[in-house]
Amino acid sequence: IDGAQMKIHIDMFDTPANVQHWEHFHGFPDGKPAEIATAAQDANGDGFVDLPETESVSGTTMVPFDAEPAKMHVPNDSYPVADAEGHYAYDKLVDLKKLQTAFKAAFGSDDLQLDKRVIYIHGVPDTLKLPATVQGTVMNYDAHV
Ligand SMILES: [Cu+2]
Repeated sequence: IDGAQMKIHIDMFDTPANVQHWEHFHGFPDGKPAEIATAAQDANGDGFVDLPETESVSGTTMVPFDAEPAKMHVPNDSYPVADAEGHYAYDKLVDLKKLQTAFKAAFGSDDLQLDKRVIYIHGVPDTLKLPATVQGTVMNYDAHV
């Protein structure tokens, strides 16, 4: 964070190739420290830790790292797409005041508490066969997203 702007840089390697990757920070509105889910959160034992299973340790989806983070409009198609090697780089300057205003409207505080959040990189290919037990549909986006 530098003055009125937050600079975000995410450089990802070896992600699923040629796939758009939703990416967000997740956390708890009450400020409880979030942690990244592990295999221990695979509550139904289907081999996948899906979005609802992450919530007990990671909280809820908060801010998207998409084309316009300050809008905090999570479901959209403006997230980065990995190349054939599974690499992408995401760079964004975000107006901190705009983001804080949207964050307060959603979560009741303008304190982003970045030290209490975790970042998720989502997205597996449509061709990956997921068990029917995998949850995480968001509007018209299915669990692969
Ligand atoms: Cu997310």
